[in-house]
Amino acid sequence: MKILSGMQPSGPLHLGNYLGALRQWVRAQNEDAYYCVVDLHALTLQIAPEELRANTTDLLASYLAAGLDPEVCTIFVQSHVSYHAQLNWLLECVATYGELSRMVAFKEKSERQEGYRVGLLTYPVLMAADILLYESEEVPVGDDQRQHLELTRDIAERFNNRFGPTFQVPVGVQPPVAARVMDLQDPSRKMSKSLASPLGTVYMFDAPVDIEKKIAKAVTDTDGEMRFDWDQKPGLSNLLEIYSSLSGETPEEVAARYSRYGELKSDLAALLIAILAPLRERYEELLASPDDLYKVAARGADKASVLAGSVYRRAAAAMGLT
Ligand code: ATP
Ligand code: LTN
Repeated sequence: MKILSGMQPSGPLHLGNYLGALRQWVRAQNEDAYYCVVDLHALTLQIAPEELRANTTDLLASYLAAGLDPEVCTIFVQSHVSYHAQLNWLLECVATYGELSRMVAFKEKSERQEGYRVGLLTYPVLMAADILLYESEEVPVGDDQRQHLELTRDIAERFNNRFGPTFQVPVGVQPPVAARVMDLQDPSRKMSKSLASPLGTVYMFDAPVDIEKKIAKAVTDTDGEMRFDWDQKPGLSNLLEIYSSLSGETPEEVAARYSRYGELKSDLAALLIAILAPLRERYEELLASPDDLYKVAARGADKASVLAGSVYRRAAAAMGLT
C-alpha cells in the first residue's frame, strides 16, 4: 500500500506531532511509504530564510531519531521534487475559491495575520498535490488535518470525473487515541508548533527535567475525581489519553489504576522520559552530521521524483497539456 505524509519545518516537534502522526509513520514505514519535510508549506508562515533552513535540517534529524529508516521508506524534502509545485498549479485550476475559503485552518490563521498572503488560502491545494503525486491510499495525520484530507478527496474525484481516471483517492488515518493532543495549560486548544505556549507544549526532545516540570504543572481541575471525561475534565482527559497512547491501555483503564492526580502525573512523566530519552540522544547525534541528513534527503528525492514525475505527466496529459 502506498502512503504519504509530511510535516512543516516550522519549529521543534511536540508530543502532538509525535503521538498524532510521527509514531504512526514509523509503524507504517514497511509499506510503500513516502515521508517529506514540507518546506514549501512553511513559506506561508513568512519564516526567515536561515530559520527555515535550520528547521528543515532539524526535522530530517527528528524523523530519523523517531525511527524512520531511509533503507525502508523514502524520506525527502518537498521543494527538492519540483512536481509538487507543478501539480499544485494544475490543481489550483480545479479547486474552487469557495471551498478553500471554508477551511477552518485558513479562517483561524488568516485572522491572526494582517495582510495574509495568497499562499495561506491555497495551502491545502499544495497538500493535495503532495498526496496525489504518490498515489497514496492512506495518509497518517492528526485530527486537525481531517478537513484538508476531505478537500484532497474532493479535488481528486472532481479531476477524475472531468479528465478521466488519473488519481488514487486517498483516506486520512488517525490513531485511536492522542489524535488531538491538547495544550497542557489550555486544554481547549491543540498543542501547536506555531503558537507559543512554553509550559503547555512538551517537545519531543525536551530535557527530562522540563518534561517533569510541564507535566507536573499541567492544568487539571479541583474536584479530584479520577475520570476520563472530555466535557467535564479536559485537562485530566488529555493526560489520560497521552498515557494511554504510550502504555497501550485504554484511558479508562489508566484512570481506574489511579486515585490521585499527582501520582498519575509523576508516572506519566517517567513513562514519557523513558520513551523519549533514547530518541533525544539519537537526535543530537544526527544533528551533528547535517551532510549525512542531506545525503538521505537527496536519495529520497531521486526516488520520489520517479513516481511523482509519472503521475504529474499523466495529470498534465489528461488536462490537455502537450
Ligand atoms: P501548527 O500548529 O503550527 O499548525 P502543527 O503543530 O500542527 O503546526 P504540522 O507540521 O502542521 O504541525 O503537523 C504535523 C503533523 O502533526 C500533522 O499530521 C498534524 O495533524 C499532527 N499534529 C499537529 N498537532 C497535533 C496535536 N496537537 N495532536 C495530534 N496531532 C497533531
Ligand atoms: N497541512 C499539514 C502538513 C502537510 C501534509 C501534507 C500532511 C502538508 N502536506 C501531505 C500530510 C500529507 C499540516 O499543516 N499539518
